[in-house]
Amino acid sequence: ESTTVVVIGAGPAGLTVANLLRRCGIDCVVLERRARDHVEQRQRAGIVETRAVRMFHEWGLADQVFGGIPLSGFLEIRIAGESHLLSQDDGSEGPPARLCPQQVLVQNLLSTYVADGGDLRFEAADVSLHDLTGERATVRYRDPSGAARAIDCAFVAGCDGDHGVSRASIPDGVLTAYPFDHGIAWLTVLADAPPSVHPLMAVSPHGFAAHFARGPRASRFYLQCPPDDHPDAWPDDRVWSQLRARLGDPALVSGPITERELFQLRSIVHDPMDHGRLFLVGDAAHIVSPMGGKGMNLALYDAEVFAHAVSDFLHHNDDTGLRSYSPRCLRRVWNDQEFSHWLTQTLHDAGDHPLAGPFRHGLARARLDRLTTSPTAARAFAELMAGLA
Ligand code: FAS
Repeated sequence: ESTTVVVIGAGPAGLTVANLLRRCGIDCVVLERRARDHVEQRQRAGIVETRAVRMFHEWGLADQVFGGIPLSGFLEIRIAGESHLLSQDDGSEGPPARLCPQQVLVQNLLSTYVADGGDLRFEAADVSLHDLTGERATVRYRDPSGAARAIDCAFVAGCDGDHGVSRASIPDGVLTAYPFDHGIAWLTVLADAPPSVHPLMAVSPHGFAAHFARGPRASRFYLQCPPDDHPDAWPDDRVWSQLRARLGDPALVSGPITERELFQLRSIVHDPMDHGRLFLVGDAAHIVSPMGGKGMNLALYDAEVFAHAVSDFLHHNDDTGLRSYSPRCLRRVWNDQEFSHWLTQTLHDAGDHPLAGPFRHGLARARLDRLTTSPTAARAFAELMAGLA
């Protein structure tokens, strides 16, 4: 079997690559390890930033991707109980950022690709990559019946996330990894509790907390906790008392907690983001602290750079885009890493020199003021903040 591009992974990166390639008339096959319902239900990010919204408009995909999703509103940042409202529309020309839960984006991209005749294969097991530095690469896998399959292709888009097979297929010594542990953990709680009016983040003497909608009757909460903490140390009454204290909302309505998970805020960048015919896209190449709310949007950015590069090569015999793919994507990755790191430090007591209490609140106010006076920074800040929704 032969195609032009094999896309490994049907998350935001893989489905965006696949849709954009189809728009360029380039054939591709998407291989996804999991079943469709799993892929369509995975909840993570919550906002598509302005740049990505405009990208989907430019490619004629905005109606399919955002159809029916309400336009954005405000973000609320509370610093020691003092409320600051940030508009997600920074007043610049063109459509603003969109509050769009990742699972909705994935569902819409997936149905658009399949409706357009795209070849998407779920439950593709034991994917392996071969001949990445040859004239053409080969991708092997087992289909749901267990039969061994092989696809010969010109390029492989490794869109299989941080634990996928793509990056692992690159020989030792080719990539350099730049990891960073922010020294902060979050307890993330999903509860059948009324959503906040606006996406809300709070800095308080008790620590960082956040409250985001998860549909009309559910909420996602985040609570900063020590890196060595454990979900079992957070019984319901402790969760709700800490949320009320940190959010500065004694009347916060509680509800049954349906999910409780602890994760470390960490970042990592792999350089370069390509090897021969393999191009790493999204989380397969980089992880950004969720504080930045940038992870998914970086995946969408990489996807567009890759699609343009393949199109230029196939339609105009111009390989500039392919050769510059990695440095071009990494420039944006480091920019977003820097902003996410700064934001994480601003809003958390963390690391060796915790910015304690009033001094940290003063810094946070000053940084927030700087952001609200500069539209582009405000836009970036707004998108980052809501990215945790
Ligand atoms: P993904 O991991 O989403 O998708 C990879 C796909 O590849 C999956 O469908 C997987 O099943 C498949 N796959 C893996 N191995 C495979 C194999 N061997 N063969 C075939 N398929 C394979 N980002 C934000 O912007 N805002 C947030 O608030 C936010 N919160 C987050 C909270 C958590 C707990 C986590 C873990 C991440 C969060 N992120 C957030 C980041 C997240 O949204 C990612 O950036 C985004 O999913 C990246 O998309 P992909 O690169 O497509 O990778």
